[in-house]
Amino acid sequence: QTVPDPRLVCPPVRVEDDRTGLNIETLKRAFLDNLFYIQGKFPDIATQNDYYMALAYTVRDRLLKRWLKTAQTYTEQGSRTVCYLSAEFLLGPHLGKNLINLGIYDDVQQAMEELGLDLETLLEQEEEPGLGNGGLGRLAACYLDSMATLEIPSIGYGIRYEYGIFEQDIRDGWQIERSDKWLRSGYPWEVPRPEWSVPVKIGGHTEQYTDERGRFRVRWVPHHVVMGVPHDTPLLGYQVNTANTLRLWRAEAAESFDFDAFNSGDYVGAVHEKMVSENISKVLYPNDNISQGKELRLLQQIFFVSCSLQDMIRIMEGQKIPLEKFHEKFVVQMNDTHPAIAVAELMRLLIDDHCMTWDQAWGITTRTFAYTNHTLLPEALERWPIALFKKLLPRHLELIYEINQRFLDDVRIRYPEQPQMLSQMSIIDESGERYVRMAHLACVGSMAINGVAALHTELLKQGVLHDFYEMYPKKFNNKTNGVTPRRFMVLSNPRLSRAITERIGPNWVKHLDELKKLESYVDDPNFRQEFRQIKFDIKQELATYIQQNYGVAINPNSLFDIQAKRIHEYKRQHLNALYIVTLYNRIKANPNIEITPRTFLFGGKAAPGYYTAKLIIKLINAIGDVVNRDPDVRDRLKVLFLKDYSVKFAQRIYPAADLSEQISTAGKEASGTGNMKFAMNGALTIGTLDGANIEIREEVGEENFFLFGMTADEVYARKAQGYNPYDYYQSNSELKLAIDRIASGFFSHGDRKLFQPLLDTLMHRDDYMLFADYQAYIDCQDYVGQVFQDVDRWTRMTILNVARMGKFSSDRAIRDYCEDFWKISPVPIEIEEYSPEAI
Ligand code: GPQ
Repeated sequence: QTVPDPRLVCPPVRVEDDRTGLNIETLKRAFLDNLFYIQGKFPDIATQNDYYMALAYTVRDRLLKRWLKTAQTYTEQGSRTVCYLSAEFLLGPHLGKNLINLGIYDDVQQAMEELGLDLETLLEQEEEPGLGNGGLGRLAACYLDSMATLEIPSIGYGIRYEYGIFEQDIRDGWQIERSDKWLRSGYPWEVPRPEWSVPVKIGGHTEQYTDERGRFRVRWVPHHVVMGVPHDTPLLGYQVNTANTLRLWRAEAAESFDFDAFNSGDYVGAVHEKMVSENISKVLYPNDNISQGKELRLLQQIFFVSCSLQDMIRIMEGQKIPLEKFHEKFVVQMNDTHPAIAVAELMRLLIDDHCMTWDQAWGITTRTFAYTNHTLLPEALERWPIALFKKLLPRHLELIYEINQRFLDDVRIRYPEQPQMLSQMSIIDESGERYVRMAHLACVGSMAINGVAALHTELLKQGVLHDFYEMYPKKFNNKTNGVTPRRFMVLSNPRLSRAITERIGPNWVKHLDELKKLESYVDDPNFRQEFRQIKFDIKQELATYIQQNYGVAINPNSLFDIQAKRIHEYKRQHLNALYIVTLYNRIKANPNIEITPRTFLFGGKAAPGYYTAKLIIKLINAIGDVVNRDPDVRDRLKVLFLKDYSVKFAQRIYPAADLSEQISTAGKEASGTGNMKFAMNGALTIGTLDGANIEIREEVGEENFFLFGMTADEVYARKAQGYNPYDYYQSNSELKLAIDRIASGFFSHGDRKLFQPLLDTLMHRDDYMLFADYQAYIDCQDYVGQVFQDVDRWTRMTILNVARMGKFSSDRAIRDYCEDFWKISPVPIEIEEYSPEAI
């Protein structure tokens, strides 16, 4: 290493110097500087976006010292580090979160006010990076927030999609997709690091050779090479100096390849190859809980996994740690099977590129990885056709065959009398066309395996991963999901947060269990009144927003009943719709009937190729169109589908909810995380015994949770008996009336065909057992309506919900991962305080 010129040595890192001070005057000056020097504008012609950018850069400047100091500390200490590999990170807007975590939200608000600007308006300007579909991607983002807050050395690794999740519009009640151009007005939160680009090989063939020391080796001659260019984003923790890195890879054509083609005169061919290479990070696959098995998706997986593992090796080399210690330096958490190819890729890097023996490489690999499963749905389990694998990843396929052979030797020893175990557990599915089963590869290559809620982990052990559980019981260990209270309480619900802090002090933000202390205020009339008033004010604001954006008037005193999540049959938005139609039928039959006024709000995207999900959106809108206009209803019911649900919008929705719909078929929702966010904001849950609902109910108390429906065991038993939904239709008069009303074309201008595919599926298959749960749901919803009338009781229940949600902080989840899987402890980052004399 060369010694830097002494004039280039940085002064000691200080937070409060002239340039990056946190007081209002310094903030204002920095903001105006950035407006001028970065946006190139005088204030009089600046747009709101210019102001947003100037503020974003002002905040970014205040992250940088912490960020670089964090990296430097980890390097100097050679800290053990978690690498969180995920195909999705659904971060949400950065600005507000960074203001909260830096502790300067109020000061910045005042600084902006003094400049005649409104912070809320500037926050609204930010386009969020929608680099995920839903729960899985958002969980990754919450975990990064908690890792930074808990001062855990970590790197998030993923893909920098040029187009994130599509923007949803609704036209004539149907979902329309528009491409998401999140980068269009500039993205101030990332720093590209082209100097750390890495090559990724694709396609071609393998060759055997003997090296100069007489060792048998394999060489992979790829068809082409793609470059991965890292783009880094600092993620600051709450009230700590730790700012960890999210490193997202952008695909770029390898220069040498362009050059060859150019020299041979095939200019257009060269440009074409460039385009093909860059396609890899072009777009996020918009599927949630569905695997489409597309070639480009497998390319995305190997691309980001290979880049990330090579990056880890580079980091070790930089820290002069021998590669034999890979598993001591890093633990690699795989967010579902999307990065599971990492098991084969690390073997390849260690054996082919770094000359290790098989046993040494396998010892390291199986001490490095941990695997989180996020679903039991068969259509989401990833399997790749062998032919595709061989075409794109010929070397990995050889390695997987070898891993599998050795694994099956163990299976044979373990189950000498049960030959069927071999085909059941094999990494290769040979029951028909041959496939690589990614979950099996992940299980064999990992030291730890977890589901995301207690029930889900149990069902994994009994079902999908049963054989692996039998063989490696100690690898399995539940990790119930959690969410970050910084974003989903402090930022999204400042008034509630302030009311809480006034009662129990500020520590709950980092130690969510302390919310328990609110229990002593449950009978305090002042607190109750304030709690109610906060909810009411937020509902009124949402009502204003809806009036302005949808032209529909909603009553802020009505029960806000909200279902916001991806649209999926297993999540049963259409069960919710059946209740709405049932209420409507009751009103039509008896216009003077007493019912609790309700506003039904829906939000969520459907995968563009998921026809039934799109039809469910159309159904909800069709019902809304009729119900919202029918004078008989007299404004007692309103139904709205709010378009383009996103993290940003979710932050407005959770605080405004009275009732949270968590009504999946039991056994289908692995955990759910929206359920936690609603409850933390004082909504009550109507839910099935599914995923984390079970644990939420245990925590808040069964008397503070609206439970209905079959258990997972009952669902399986009913299916096994032979389930006939048509029987329910015929024997339940309200159900029949609801279905018939939809079938009659009443909600579709007389078109009887429109919803027929949906109704046919329900009447004759009903895979998700809406009909079996219908009556229980209706009864439970009616009961919710009654309880809502009892304002004191309702308020009491909501306060107890908030007070008892401590378990569902992602901080708790991350502590569990650290203790049980990662064996990592906090590394505090020290930053010298500013003192003017020191300059
Ligand atoms: N989840 Cl496999 C997704 O959001 N996308 C997926 O592709 C898969 C799972 C969700 C799951 O459905 C929820 O129940 C979980 O709460 C969430 O992952 C986080 O674990």
